[in-house]
Amino acid sequence: MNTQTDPFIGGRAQDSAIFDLIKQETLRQELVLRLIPSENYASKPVREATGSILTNKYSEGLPGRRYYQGQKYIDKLENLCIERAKAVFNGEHANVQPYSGSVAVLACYFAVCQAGDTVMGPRLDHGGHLSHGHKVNLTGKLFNMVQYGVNQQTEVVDMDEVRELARQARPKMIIAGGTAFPRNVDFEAFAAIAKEVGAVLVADMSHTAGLIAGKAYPQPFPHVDIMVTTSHKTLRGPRGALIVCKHEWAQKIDTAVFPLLQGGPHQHTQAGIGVALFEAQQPAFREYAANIVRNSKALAQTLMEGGLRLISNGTDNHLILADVTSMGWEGGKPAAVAMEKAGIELNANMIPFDKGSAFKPSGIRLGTPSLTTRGMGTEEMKKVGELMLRVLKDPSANEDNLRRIRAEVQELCLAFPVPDYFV
Ligand code: DSN
Repeated sequence: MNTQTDPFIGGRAQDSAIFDLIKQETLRQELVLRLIPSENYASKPVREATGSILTNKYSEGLPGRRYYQGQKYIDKLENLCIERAKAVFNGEHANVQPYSGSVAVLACYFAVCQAGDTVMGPRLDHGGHLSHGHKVNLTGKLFNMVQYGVNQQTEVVDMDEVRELARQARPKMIIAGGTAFPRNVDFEAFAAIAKEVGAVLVADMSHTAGLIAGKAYPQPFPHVDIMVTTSHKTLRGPRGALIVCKHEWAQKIDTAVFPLLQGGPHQHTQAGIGVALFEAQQPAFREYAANIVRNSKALAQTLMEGGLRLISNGTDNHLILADVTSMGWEGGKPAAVAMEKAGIELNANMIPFDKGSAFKPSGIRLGTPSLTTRGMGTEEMKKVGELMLRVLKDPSANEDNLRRIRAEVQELCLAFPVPDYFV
């Protein structure tokens, strides 16, 4: 790592308050083990495109049908991103304008349903997302939500329960996928249920889009009707989102994004997504996606051997959900705080059938996308798992113990610098 090179010299001369904070955050991201499964390190080309002059342009509408002049290059750019999204995810149509995952998911509701319609989605406390119909979210207020969960014994989504609920509720739309599922979605089983009850199947692949692109996860198409995803998790793009769908839904998705929910698209973000999609098409990305899963399984193995109870006894993908009460902790939050002091970043999370609450969850959620981007492999995952276990084996969170672990964490981080982070 070359910490002497300062990429922000120009900006700092003008506004040191902001650029000093960016510099400090840059260093922080370099010197901790980032295990939050929804985070990653975007490449320099992705960041360059996202930080480009494209932020200067307004372009409401779609390529060839804009409300403002000056779209000669913007249209080409958006078309290129659309073509890449279709190619990467094997879809018939793509919209690359959503500002974020929540807006993109909402666009699916409005493309398919009317307010008051019945929709089925996964429970937040069983691995779903707020936008999958939680009562505090707009989706839970506008639609008649029927929520499914995981089986208490297996801790995986119970397809028999999903079928039974779907037969009773006859939903207009079913959402598959979530934010805390260590096991993969069975698209064929969901598609069979959706077909039986006449529902539209939407896959929220925000967490696993990069694994799908790298063929390390089952492919949603042709089984699903619509796939929605954020662009910054395993896909390693900038913060944004995209929707890929079958022809049948193209026009409804496009008009739900604009003008129903959004104004002008963020073309700088779109360009960053385009670059990320280009990277995802390279052979090295396939290796990256496979390594994320290999690393996750290796880390899970070490943690389980050390006595940590993992939800569903392991993982199929990038994500691990663990019950820290199994190691004497009161809950996930104090464990996550102790981990942070040791330089290990993850998040407290509810686990299925949690005896705690959203404010006092029993679990922690972690994953391997960021460490894999740094080039770490299964040997390092064993080391990371051992460092984590040393934190977890001391629920009193002894400060000296955490300081010693932190020193070893930093050593590991320095041996695996973030690629081109300081260039
Ligand atoms: N905040 C994202 C995550 O961490 O999974 C979901 O929106």
